[in-house]
Amino acid sequence: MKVAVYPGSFDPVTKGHLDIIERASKIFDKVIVAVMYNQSKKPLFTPDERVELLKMTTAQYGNVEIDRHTGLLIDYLKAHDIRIIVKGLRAISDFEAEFQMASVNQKLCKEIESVFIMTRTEYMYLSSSIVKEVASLNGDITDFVTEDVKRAILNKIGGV
Ligand code: COD
Repeated sequence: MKVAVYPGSFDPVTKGHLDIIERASKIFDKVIVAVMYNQSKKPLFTPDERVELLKMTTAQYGNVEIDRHTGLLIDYLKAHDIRIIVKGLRAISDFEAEFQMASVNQKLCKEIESVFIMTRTEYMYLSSSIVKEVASLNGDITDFVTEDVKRAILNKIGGV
């Protein structure tokens, strides 16, 4: 059985993330979406809230599970005997950071492979940060996130 982990901050999950999840679910037998800690980001949602939003938005996929982990990604992979990391790739700006992470992860454990799924052009500009910024300035985020996520963001930032 081919199992892959799709790790990220998912703060919160956007339609860009969901597109990667859907496409990965067609390639692998099982996809575990893992809410992780990115030291360079200050999250708006708690890990539990991010897990909950992911569960709500991926319930239609029979082979997608949601989990969370606070340590190193490769420790999660080793603990679950998984060797594949799935990542999304947007414009050129993602490449350097993703290349560095994939190289470090492979250095830490050489059996691990990172697989990249290219963003669809309609989502190439989309990030959790831009969605939070637009929402905080009273912009419409309907095209960027699902209704559940939109409600959660507006609740969090006091927009409703
Ligand atoms: N279209 C396609 N892909 C997208 C889009 C989009 N619109 N938006 C985001 N993505 C992709 C990103 O490129 C990324 O691959 C993934 O979705 C998750 O994105 P984010 O922004 O939610 O998550 P990141 O980039 O903050 O996640 C970084 C990790 C948490 C994975 C990383 O920091 C990590 O592995 N942390 C654990 C500690 C660790 O092991 N550190 C060493 C790593 S070398």
